[in-house]
Amino acid sequence: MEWNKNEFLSEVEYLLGVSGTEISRANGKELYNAISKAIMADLHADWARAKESHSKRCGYFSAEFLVGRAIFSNLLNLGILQEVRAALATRGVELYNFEEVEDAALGNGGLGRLAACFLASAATHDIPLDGYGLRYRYGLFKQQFEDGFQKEQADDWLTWGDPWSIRRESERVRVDFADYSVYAIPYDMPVIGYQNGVINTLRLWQSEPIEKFDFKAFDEMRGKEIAENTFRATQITDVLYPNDNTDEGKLLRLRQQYFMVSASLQDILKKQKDKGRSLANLAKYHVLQLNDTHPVLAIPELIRLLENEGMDFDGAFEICRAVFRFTNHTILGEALEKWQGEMVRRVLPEIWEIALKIQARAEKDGLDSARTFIVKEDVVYMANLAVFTCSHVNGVAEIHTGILKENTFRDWYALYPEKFVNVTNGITPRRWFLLNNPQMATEITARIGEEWERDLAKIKGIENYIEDKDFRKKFTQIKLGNKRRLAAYIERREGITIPEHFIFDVQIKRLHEYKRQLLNAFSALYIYNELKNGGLPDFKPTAFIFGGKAAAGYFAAKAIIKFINEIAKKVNGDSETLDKLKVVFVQNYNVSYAEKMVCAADISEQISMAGMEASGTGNMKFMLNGTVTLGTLDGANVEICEEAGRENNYIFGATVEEVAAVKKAYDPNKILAKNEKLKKVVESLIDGTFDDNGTGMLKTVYDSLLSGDDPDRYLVLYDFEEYLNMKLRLISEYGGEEFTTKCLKNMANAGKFSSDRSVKEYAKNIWKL
Ligand code: 26Q
Repeated sequence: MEWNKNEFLSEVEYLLGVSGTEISRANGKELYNAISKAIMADLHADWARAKESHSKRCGYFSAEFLVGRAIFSNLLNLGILQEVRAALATRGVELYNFEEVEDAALGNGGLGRLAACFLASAATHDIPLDGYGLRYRYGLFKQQFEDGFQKEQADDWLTWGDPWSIRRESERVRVDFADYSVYAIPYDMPVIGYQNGVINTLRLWQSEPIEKFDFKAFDEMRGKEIAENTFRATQITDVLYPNDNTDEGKLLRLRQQYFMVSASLQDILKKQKDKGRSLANLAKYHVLQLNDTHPVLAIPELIRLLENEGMDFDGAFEICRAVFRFTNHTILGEALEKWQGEMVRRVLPEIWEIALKIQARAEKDGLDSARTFIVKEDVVYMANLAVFTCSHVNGVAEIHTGILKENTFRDWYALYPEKFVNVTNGITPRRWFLLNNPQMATEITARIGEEWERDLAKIKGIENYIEDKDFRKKFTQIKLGNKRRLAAYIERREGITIPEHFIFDVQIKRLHEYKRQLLNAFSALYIYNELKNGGLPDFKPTAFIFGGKAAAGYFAAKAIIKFINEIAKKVNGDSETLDKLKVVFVQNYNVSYAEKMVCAADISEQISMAGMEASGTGNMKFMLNGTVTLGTLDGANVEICEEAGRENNYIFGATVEEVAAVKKAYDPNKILAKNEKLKKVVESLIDGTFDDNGTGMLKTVYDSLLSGDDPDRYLVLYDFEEYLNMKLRLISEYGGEEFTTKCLKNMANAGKFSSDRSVKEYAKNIWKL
């Protein structure tokens, strides 16, 4: 792309004129839209070229793409971030004011953010990868605290306009349900490679009614009918399901999933035919990656579409075998999707028939329908359907893939060992280093050149500077500056002051019991009690910073948020501990907040019960930004330790094997009986220390730890002592020369965790591009 300052500015002026204003009078939204569109206008040639540049392409089918804010990363990738900033400054416009633009939060957490990183990395390495998903009218809800309780509000992200999408009316397709049909309209977003002229596509489908306006009904004043027809169509892409790692089978979600895969597959088949290629050759030109079970209906839907084109079932099934691949992102049983036959038959009767045929095919292949089934007792198991059909099934970290083979899919693994592969997750170093930590990036480039930006393994080169006084000083200064900036932001948004000399101990991720935010909260309260009693004389001032959303219907997770907010209120209001301790739960944690936090943290909390976190990707973002991990041997933490050295991180807690052994005869009451101080912390949930406004929330947290048929399911109390000791050790080592060395060792060894590496592995081993 050619970029020219004067042409750009006159384009912005022209676009503002079209919307009836001018640079000096335009408000933030008008400027944002005009500037973004002026950039978009320059992309078309590169974008069109990329679409035709490879004969075989991969479609990444995902219900979530958590892309975040586009404007800064797009300008960075186009190589014009500073140029545009300077050009706008000449007209009195401050580019960084667009920090108030909403994130596109079309995803929940890790799975959706991973999809966004993969697209970005693929474009950067000219890998022909296109995203297919849904254009939710409302993304992940916005979170606010009222009296410490989480409240959800609609995420009306489109009020800022959507200048980074193009509606392609002419490429709409029709999607049929048993009871009605809708149009799927594609909105294409450019996925811009890092300064290489490659632009791939993220295609998001929006549902709309077939009949835009029913004049007859209007004449007859049947207004309710008109409204209902429109609503049942648009409703399909109205809202992202806010669940993370939990399955809530809802009819509307079934419709969403089918709508997404049917539209995407029709689109792909149409292009195949338009190019004069036979459908029998589909796999020669296309490979489709299913991002967890959410798009797995694509398998029976492709069979249905091919049968409609005259192919027989066996032929269509073989094409599915050749086309589809499957990634699993979670071992939590409750997240493995299944659909009741009754529900599928109601809206997708043909799909149900095909699911039965696939089950019959499995039995014909000799599969034991008691152990390896697709449909059983009128329920279709989406993960099993995927594993049976797909040629490749992958987990997202070594330990996770191991668990898939040994537990989750063990019977399948025995049948098809060659299908199972690992691809450890990664993150894009452009958004998660260059963009969010530009000063540190500049220091690195000054020493080892800029190749690491595209080949993160090269960041290893800074190991030669770990003992370099100047480099260490720069690292410390830049981190301090990042902390200062984050503290100012937190003060503005949350009204809580954190002095920059505090240790920033950060846990940011979706709220889930298995991630054990409760363990962290207990340690904060424990430390507070100690300080009040004159203990821990050498304790260095520390801020415990939390961020994350709880699924709206996940009561236990919301209770933990309330608990942490109650602790924060108590601690932050106590003048005796003011100079030692702060606790803050930031509101509405999202991608843009994360960008500010990962470069400012001193401690990265990755403390899930071993065996539960498939990979984690936040852990990688902190590592790359030079932060030590306080964590368990879970997910990608294991590989982080392999790369950076376990001695450079702070690892504690039961391992996967120990978890299994402990669980055989675990009584959390015995732990409390032996630890008076921990007991006091836990009892604070019920002894009146905190008030939950009569909701009984805190008592449910207490009960989940000490009673029921699986008390303390995630071994919070079991791991507490080791965790606390490791945390106190970390805090005591903080600030010393050895500690800085540990931070830098992590940064220097983060190369493996680039999503460039992940995507290249998929392209070579799985997609065979
Ligand atoms: C399922 C059914 C109904 C409604 C919602 C869902 C649902 C939605 C989202 C189930 C699961 C998810 C998300 C899972 C997820 O984000 N998993 C994370 O994936 C990351 C990328 O691989 C890993 O790093 C994390 O460890 C894993 O938790």
